[in-house]
Amino acid sequence: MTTVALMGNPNTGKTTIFNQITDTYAYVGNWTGVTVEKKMGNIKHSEIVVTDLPGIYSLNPITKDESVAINYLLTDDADIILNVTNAGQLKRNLLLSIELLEFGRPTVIALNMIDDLKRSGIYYDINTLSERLGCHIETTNARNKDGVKELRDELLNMPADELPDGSALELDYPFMVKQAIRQASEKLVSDYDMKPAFARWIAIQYINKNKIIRKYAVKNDLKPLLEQQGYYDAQNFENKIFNTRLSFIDTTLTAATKNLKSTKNVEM
Ligand code: GDP
Ligand code: K
Ligand code: MG
Repeated sequence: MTTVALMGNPNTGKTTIFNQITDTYAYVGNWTGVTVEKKMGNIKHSEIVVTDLPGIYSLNPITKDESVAINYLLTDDADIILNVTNAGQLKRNLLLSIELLEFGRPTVIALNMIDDLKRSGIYYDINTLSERLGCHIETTNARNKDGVKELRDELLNMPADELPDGSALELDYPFMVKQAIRQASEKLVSDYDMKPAFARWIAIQYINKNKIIRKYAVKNDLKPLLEQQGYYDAQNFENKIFNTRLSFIDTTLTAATKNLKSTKNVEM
């Protein structure tokens, strides 16, 4: 069975898209320990199961409800990630997308609310975005179902195999950060037999002070492998990681931005 994790910032249209791509869906109660509803359903005419996850701005949760998303990734149940974004707020939305793309699973990003973006006169070159982010991109207006069938077809046609090692998104973090990530993930691979992409993602999240990952590390005895006597925290690595992500987003959006008013050949 192939599973799709539906993730994104709050109010980007996740549930609207979920309702459109799934047929009969099951409410399977609540997630453990939290009040948010667990909603799963099959993509129409398929065995692919989509799980609608609570909206989040980052994988480092502030509330218990938000912790559902990263816990879902940690249980290793997601074959494919569907990241729904508000196309008009990509600068902010892509911060989460980066964390998801670093996870290294086949990913589709839906640029939803494309109607709002069009009204603003800005448009993105989808091929440029897709190349730079290393994932599939579909534009949608879930309110009137534009692009939703294409999005569903994209999911149906995606091989659910894990991406080959080394094909997860790798940002050009400052040297010290990269070195820390490499050392930590190499230890996780060699001493813990972890898959390289997963180890790298765990290392980044750990260094970035993700609460859930730190608990996970303690629980699974990874802390001695990862921790260098508070070295990561003393280096203030999370600022460096944040700044690298922001500048990657800036460069990506600048490269991909088209101004509808000044461009004739616009891909729609
Ligand atoms: P979620 O919080 O991510 O699950 O978002 P919802 O699916 O609940 O949608 C939030 C609001 O955005 C609802 O009022 C939707 O009708 C609206 N919405 C969803 N998709 C679109 C879209 O593509 N364009 C516009 N203009 N509104 C949308
Ligand atoms: K909502
Ligand atoms: Mg929702």
